[in-house]
Amino acid sequence: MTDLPPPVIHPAWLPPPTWRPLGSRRVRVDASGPFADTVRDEVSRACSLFGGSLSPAGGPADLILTLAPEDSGAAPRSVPDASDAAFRFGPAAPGAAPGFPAAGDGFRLGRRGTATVVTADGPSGLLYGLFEVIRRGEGAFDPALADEHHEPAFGLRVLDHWDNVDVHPVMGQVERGYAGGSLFWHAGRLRDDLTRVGDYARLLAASGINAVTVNNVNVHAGEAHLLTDRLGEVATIASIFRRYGIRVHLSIDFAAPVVLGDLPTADPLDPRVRRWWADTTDRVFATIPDFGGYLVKADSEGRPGPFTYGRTHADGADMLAAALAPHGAPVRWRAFVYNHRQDWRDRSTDRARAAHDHFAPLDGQFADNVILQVKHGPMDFQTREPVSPVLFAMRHTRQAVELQVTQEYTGQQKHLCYLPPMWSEVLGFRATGDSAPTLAERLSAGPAGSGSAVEGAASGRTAAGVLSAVANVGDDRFWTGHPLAQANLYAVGRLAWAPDRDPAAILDEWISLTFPDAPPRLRHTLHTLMDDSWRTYEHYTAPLGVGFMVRPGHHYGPDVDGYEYTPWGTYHFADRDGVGVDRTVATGTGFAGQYPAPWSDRYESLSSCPDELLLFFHHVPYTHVLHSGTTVIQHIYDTHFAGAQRVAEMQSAWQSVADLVDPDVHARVTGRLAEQHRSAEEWRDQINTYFHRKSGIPDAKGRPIH
Ligand code: GCV
Repeated sequence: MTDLPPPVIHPAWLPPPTWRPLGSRRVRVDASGPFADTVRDEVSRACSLFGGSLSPAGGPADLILTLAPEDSGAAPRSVPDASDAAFRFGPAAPGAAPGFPAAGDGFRLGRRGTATVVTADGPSGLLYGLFEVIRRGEGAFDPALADEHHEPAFGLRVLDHWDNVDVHPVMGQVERGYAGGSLFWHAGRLRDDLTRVGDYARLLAASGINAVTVNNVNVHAGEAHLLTDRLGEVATIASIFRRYGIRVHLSIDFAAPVVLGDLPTADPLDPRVRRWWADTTDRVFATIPDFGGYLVKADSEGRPGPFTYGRTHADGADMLAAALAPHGAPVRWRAFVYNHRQDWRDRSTDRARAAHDHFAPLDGQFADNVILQVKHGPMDFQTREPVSPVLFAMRHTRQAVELQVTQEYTGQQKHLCYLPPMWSEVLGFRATGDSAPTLAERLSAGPAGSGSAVEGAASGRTAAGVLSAVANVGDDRFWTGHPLAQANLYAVGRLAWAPDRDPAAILDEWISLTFPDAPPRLRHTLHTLMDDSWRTYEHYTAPLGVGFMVRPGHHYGPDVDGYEYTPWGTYHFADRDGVGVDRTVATGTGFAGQYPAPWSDRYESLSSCPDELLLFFHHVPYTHVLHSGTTVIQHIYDTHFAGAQRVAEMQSAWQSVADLVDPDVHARVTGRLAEQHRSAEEWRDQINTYFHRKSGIPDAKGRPIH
């Protein structure tokens, strides 16, 4: 029997033709050091494909990549290596926020004479400048190219992998992973062949990401050892990512001193525990000098944490911060803390309130290198949630917003759901008024009084904000299961650079890269399929912000009452008269009061609460009339019929471009769309039937309801 050929791995947004404009020219890299070497390697590879050349110092060039001189007139700086203090995060850079790169990721792009020139603010800017040239294609060499400076809005742009080392009996190799196994581990072992990690690093750098957490926040027995006796595996992964300016972070087990260290306690105020963390962390940095930091899920869904010892989350986070501070690295401490053993009969407990109740009173108690990582909504990555009020309640605490690229509740990469329109709404939310700063602006500015705000063009400093996102990749040959879900991964990095960028423009950019020379018909069809796909998904799933209604456990497909009588705090309270959760201050759980004005008032009042969040904040009769002019019940029927119908149209649109797409990609997407259509009809029929039976109100348009 002959061996099957190895599967062809899809090149995602860096297929060979994207390198043609650069690879067919003369390119000079006027810098030295590891990032300059990476850039040179990329240029050489492209030139070997397309006939261009890497010019020697002083040689003729159509493209020059160089570092901004430290003082005007000085020679270009060389790039420090990984053991150089200036390469590290934190104290080495006077005035920089702990945990943020000392040198800028930014770069200037422009023309000098007949050449295009990338002038990087700092070493990593060389890489980002290179990939900007790739994005622009021939346009990068246009003699009329205007001078532009690019700088990321968020200094730390991190993808969190929920990868397990050992295959978990319920969650598998990757928790909430819908794209196959882990790129790092397979069945308990680090993969022998890590070639794909290198390709992945390259893709991430091209999208603007600069950090990766390699293991699941639920740290099980096997993964706990990555911190100590299996640290070598993390070092191996770090050595691959480093070439592309990506630092490696680790999720750690709060109980590690007990689990790994033989101590009788993990009490964060116990001197033995503090010593253990300091020593362990020193060893981590001795092994991985540019290690990124820790990520912690504590006292959440059964994970250990400071509550066991009667301590606060500030005590816990600050202990780890103290261990990391000498190395200038941060701890990201998750705010996803709630009672997952709630009594569903108790109407006063509200999971949406939990993070604010736990953390807002601790504002001001966290060390400067603690980053409180907050899920973008108060519940759990639902299709529609308000922005978490915690993100506006703690002006003296450094915070990260956490997005979920993996589509746990948004169709699990079987459904096409382009998420940037949702993320844009989150990042653009102005909690304190219509002319107040957006969430992205607030996060980029860092905590009050930190002096670590974005400092304008060519400052050489990087913004203090942190954007984190749960990754959606695996060892699937299309990386993300659904080939078009690659766009979500690409976009998260791009939004971390420019949060106000139009999602449709990001999609357009992704199309240009992923489908080189896409004719207008294909480009148009991809926009038709993807631009509104999040709203389409919303239309046929849980209505008006009420959330969940998914099958418990795996969270795929409809089950309206699946979570209704469970301890998870995820209820819709539908009865014969109405539906929704009363979270008002006046008569409900008071959650609306956790927002600052004017949103506290807007959410509190039925007359000003946005339709799409009505059932998140209010329990209303089915006959309640929305701002749109339709009743709640008729809205449910209309959107569910329209949503499923829309998926059928998406299928036809995709068929119409079969001649323009690689057959492999086309076949995979066709299969996924068929499942999406089946599932959308199932959602439509279950939701419509459920509410028809509850309310007894017929569909005004007489369509079939069962
Ligand atoms: C990693 C939800 C998910 C869990 C996840 C958790 C978290 O509850 O279903 O799989 O655990 O969020 O974000 O910690």
